[in-house]
Amino acid sequence: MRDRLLQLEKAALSEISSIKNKEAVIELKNRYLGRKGELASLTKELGKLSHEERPVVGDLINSIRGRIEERVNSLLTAFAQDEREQRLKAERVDVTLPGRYLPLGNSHPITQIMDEVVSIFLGMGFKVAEGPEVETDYYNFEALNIPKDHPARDMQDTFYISDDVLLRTHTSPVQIRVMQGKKPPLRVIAPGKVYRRDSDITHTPMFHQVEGFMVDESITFGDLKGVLTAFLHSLFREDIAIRFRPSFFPFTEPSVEVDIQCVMCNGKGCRVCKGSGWLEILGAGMIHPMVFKAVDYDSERYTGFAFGLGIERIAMLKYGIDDIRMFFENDVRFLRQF
Ligand code: FA5
Repeated sequence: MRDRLLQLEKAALSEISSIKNKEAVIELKNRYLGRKGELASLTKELGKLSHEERPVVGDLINSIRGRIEERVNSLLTAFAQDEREQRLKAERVDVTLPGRYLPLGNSHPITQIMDEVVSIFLGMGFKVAEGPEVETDYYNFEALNIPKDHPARDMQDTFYISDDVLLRTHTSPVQIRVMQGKKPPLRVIAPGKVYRRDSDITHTPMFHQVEGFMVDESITFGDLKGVLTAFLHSLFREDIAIRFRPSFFPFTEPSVEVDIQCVMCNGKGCRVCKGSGWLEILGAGMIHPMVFKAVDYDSERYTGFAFGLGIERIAMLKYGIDDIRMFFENDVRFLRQF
């Protein structure tokens, strides 16, 4: 029994010395030291020994198990360390390598102007509202004091989807939607896309407007002038000249169009301002009592002003672009300049 045990130890240790990988160590450990392993089956034979021999051989079995276990464990530790080193080597990052170039995009010039306009009004305490681009005739025209067959409908050539449904021609319907849901005081802007059957160097079938309106007791034309002047000074230059010209919109009375001094020639007269020295920038006015009637506001108690500006028009002026269609051709050579 003693000899068999010593032979087993010798065989195990010699196998261990030539082992090449972790899996083989585990297999060997099970084979020699496992519950059904070789050492266990020899241990079962202890019963056959004499009373005196049993503890001696038992001690020998334990010490052999200890020695094999020690070698096996130190091998497993060595393999684990090896594995870790390999992994660290493979995962090492060379911080001296040149970085990968990621081309950086930027927002579209129209988005940039839109963001700037919205941010100026947010600074004046206005809140942003939105409305649908597919609108009903009622919100786009009727509630804004433009009944069917009214000649003012010709001012905005409309894309109709059906008799009563259309692509909104301006952001003014958002006035109605907001006022239907809320009571004054209101200070709201409504940026968004609008659509008209228009196409030339200053008109596109889709363009962007920002509507704005303020309603409360005792809002006056002076408030309209003050807010729009502060806005235009902030958007262009503090010292730019501004003029208010009488105009007509069915949903405002009185109505104005606002011009700024031509930013290209500083008012001297050039091709962009067609020699006049002025550029039209927005439409505005005091909200018409008929509009208040449509949303059930008491026009004896409340007054308000509203305005609507074209974002593309402003972008053309700020960047000196003379064909509006450039914004929608998506030529990257053009877009990269902003
Ligand atoms: C309106 O759309 C009114 N709803 C504005 C308004 C609101 C007046 C509230 C009073 C009170 P108008 O049709 O003028 O007005 O358009 C406003 C601006 O949109 C114009 O000054 C112009 O800058 C721009 N615009 C109009 N048509 C086009 C187009 N086809 N392409 C690009 N911009 C356009």
